[in-house]
Amino acid sequence: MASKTQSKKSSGGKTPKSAAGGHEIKTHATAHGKARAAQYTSDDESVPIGRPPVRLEEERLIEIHRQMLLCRRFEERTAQMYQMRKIQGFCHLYIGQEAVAVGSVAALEKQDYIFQTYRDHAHALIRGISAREVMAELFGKKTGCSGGKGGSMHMYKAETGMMGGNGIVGGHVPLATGVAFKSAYNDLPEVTICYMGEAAVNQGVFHECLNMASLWNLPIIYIVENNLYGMGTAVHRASAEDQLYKRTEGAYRIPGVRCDGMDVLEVYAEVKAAADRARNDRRPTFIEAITYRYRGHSMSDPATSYRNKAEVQHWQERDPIARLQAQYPKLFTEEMVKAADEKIKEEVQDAIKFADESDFPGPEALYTNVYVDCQGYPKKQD
Ligand SMILES: Cc1ncc(C[n+]2csc(CCOP(=O)(O)OP(=O)(O)O)c2C)c(N)n1
Ligand SMILES: [Mg+2]
Repeated sequence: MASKTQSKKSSGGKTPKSAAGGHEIKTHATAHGKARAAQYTSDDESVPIGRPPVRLEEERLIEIHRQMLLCRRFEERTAQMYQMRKIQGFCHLYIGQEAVAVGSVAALEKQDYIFQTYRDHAHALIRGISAREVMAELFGKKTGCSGGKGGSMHMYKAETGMMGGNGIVGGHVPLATGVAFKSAYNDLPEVTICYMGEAAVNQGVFHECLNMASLWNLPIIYIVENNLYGMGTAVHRASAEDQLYKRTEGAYRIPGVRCDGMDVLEVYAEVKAAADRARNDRRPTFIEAITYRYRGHSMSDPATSYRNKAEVQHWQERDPIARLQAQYPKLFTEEMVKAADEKIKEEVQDAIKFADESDFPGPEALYTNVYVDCQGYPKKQD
């Protein structure tokens, strides 16, 4: 099943017994004897706590599958477009992590908000920004969701509740917390999800925000997408307590839970419970989703110096799309998956054509979306 959906590029070499058996994988760091081995490497250990996965209606399963596949195919083509220099600047792919965005957004209501880091293409697509608008934004075209001025790291469309990708690690945590404050202040039944990478939990602002969220009973879910690396640094080399979910209960009385971020239904179950809690009881939750990015940190990172092929393959064997297909073999037959895949590929191809044929923003765009009131700019030319 895995071969149906995994990107060709991301399939690694032969798996050593230790990885296939789910035991310890030696990271680069341990090979030099400097740090402990990476954790979360076996099926049993990867989810020490967590809600059992839910059962959803067929229609919803099909949609969840479609969304994960859309994200996968969209980003495979994004990488190609980048290599063709149609896309320039920073570009961070989400391939491998799809279950986190898809499972969590599926647990939200229409009026809810999400905030993401720079790894934001999938979140934008799932939260309702069209493939055309996301691809055009990547191309820097004016038909993009941010008018072509944001690019890869700044997907945004307020009407959909996608409140933006952000380039500064931890920088959006106060923005998300502020929106949750607005929901509480106005007594609205809205929930905010603030996604972040695991490097953000060591930023001061993260702690300030969690303190406020708990004190003020804010309807927010902080989701750490722990893909085990912040650029090339393994989590256990950067965090004194690398079981991140343990950090918030004692310090802020915010319950911390960990879930298997490669299992879309488990993510859904965990986030649904947190969303109910936020909406009904006005309490925040901290979720650590263990996941893995198959590609490098960004397009300029070949990801060969800090991890090895066996480690990548270990995670690809837990591929979230193949896993959902395997959980429901009668639903996701080979023909069904093939047909869905063809349709998605057409949608992505159409998005590329649209982006390519769109115009770049003109000089007048320099003066828009900078300040609320541009104070007389642009100046009239004599
Ligand atoms: C405040 C700040 N410091 C450093 C950087 C450079 N930087 C960009 S991404 C990154 C690693 C973040 O890793 P993580 O939070 O785990 O997210 P991931 O990339 O794995 O999704 C760093 C250090 C930055 N953007 N902002
Ligand atoms: Mg990370």
